[in-house]
Amino acid sequence: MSNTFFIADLHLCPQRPDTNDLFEEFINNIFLSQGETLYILGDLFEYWIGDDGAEKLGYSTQLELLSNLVDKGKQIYFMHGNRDFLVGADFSASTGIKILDDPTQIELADKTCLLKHGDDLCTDDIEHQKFRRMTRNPSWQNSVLSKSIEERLALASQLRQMSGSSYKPSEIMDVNEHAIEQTFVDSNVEILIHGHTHRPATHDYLINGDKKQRIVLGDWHKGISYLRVDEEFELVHQ
Ligand SMILES: [Mn+2]
Repeated sequence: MSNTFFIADLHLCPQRPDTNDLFEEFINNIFLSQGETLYILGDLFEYWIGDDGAEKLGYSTQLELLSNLVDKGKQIYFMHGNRDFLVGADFSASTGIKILDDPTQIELADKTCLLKHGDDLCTDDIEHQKFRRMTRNPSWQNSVLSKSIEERLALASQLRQMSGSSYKPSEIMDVNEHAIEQTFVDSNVEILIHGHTHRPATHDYLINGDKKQRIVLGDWHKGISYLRVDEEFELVHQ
């Protein structure tokens, strides 16, 4: 009941009804009975053109599912990914989901944990890092959000081609190990949890003599995928 769950990279969109079904199954059959807190670490949505465009994109069912969880007393947190970076304050106000900075540090099961989406750890993907700087710039975001929904839809399809990291795992570059080491040194956390690379695994490190762990969340291309934490950290990927 009091478990904490982490998910990422569902890439929900109306064109993928199977993933929408998996998400609903996860919420109703797993999280609702076992979970207390849900962290969504980015790319919940395949694309997001602003909170006022959610209905137009066909996300109403998912938003209702999530806001029902908040109504039931669950804590839901959302961190931006490289697809849904335009999720904003209206989304948060209407669902009751709290938006987290990337990175965010928490304590869980007596461990210090750093939560990230993970795309800024892929420093070898120079093109993506350029894309990220552009799309995370507040003035760029404001100028996009001032356009009509139709204009933003057109822009979104351009950006999806530009983003360099398609949904296919084989085309996504992995994290840079120096970036990982630096993240552990800077934050001094015991566990780093992130998604984005679609390479679910637990990696062990020894940084300056200290044991560290990096837990990578999986995508939902083939099935339900999550990290569940009570006293232990259990990565479940189908
Ligand atoms: Mn991503």
